[in-house]
Amino acid sequence: MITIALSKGRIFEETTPLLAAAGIIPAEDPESSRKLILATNRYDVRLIIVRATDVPTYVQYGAADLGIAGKDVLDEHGGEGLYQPLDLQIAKCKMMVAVREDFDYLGAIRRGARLKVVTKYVKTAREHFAAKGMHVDLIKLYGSMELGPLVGLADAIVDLVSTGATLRANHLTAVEEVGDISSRLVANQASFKLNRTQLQPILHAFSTAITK
Ligand code: PRT
Ligand code: MG
Repeated sequence: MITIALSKGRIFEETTPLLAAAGIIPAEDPESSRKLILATNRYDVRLIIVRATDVPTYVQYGAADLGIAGKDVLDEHGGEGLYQPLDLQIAKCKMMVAVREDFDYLGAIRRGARLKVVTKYVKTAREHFAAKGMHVDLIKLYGSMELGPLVGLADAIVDLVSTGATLRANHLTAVEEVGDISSRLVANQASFKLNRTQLQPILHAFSTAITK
C-alpha cells in the first residue's frame, strides 16, 4: 500500500490533476468528507489528509511514503529523512518581508535599527536577516501575521504573498523578497528505495504532468 500525505485546500486542489495523470482518483472530496484516510480508485494507493505543516513529519517517520508540501513548510522542517525529487510548480507564491505603508523600512535599516518581526517562519526569517547582516527580534505567531504591525507588536512581517490582496486590505506593503515558493513532492528515504517499482511510475506521471 502506498500512502500519500496531503493537506486540504489549495494543495489538494492543485494536486488532483497530477494524481489523475498518475491514474489516481480519490474516492471522496476531503472538503466535504470528514475522513482523514481517503481510498482511491487504486487498491494499492490511499491518501491521508493532514495539516500542511505536518506533511513532512508523516513522511519523515514513514507513516506516509509520499507527501506534497510547500517549500516554506519544508524549509522550516529542515527536510531530515526526506527525498525531494520533484518541484511540482503548484501553490506558487512568494515569501516576503512587509511593513505598514507608512513605515520607512530602508531608513530603519540605514539607521541600523533593531526591527521586531512577526512570522510563522522563524527559521527562514532568521536565515534571511542573518544573510543581510541585520539584527532583528523574531516573534513567532501561528497565523494572521498581518495584524502584528497594525497593533504595535512588530515593525515587519515575514509571510507568504500571492495576490497581495491581504497586504493591501491591511495597509501593508511588501518591501523585500525572501524567496520563491512552490510545492514539492517529498518521499520517505527508506520507502523510496524499498518501493521503487510502485513509486517510480507515480513520479514519472507527476513529472510529465507538471505545467511549467
Ligand atoms: O491554513 P492552515 O493553517 O491549515 O495551514 P496553511 O496555511 O499552512 O495551509 P494552506 O493550505 O493555507 O497552505 C498550504 C501551502 O500553500 C503553503 O504552505 C504554501 O506553500 C502555499 N501557498 C501558496 C500559500 C499561499 N499561496 C498564500 N497566499 N499559503 C498561504 N497563503 C496565505 C498567506 O499566508 C497570507 O495569509 O494567503 C495570504 C496571502 O494571500 P494573498 O493572495 O492575499 O496575497
Ligand atoms: Mg492557510
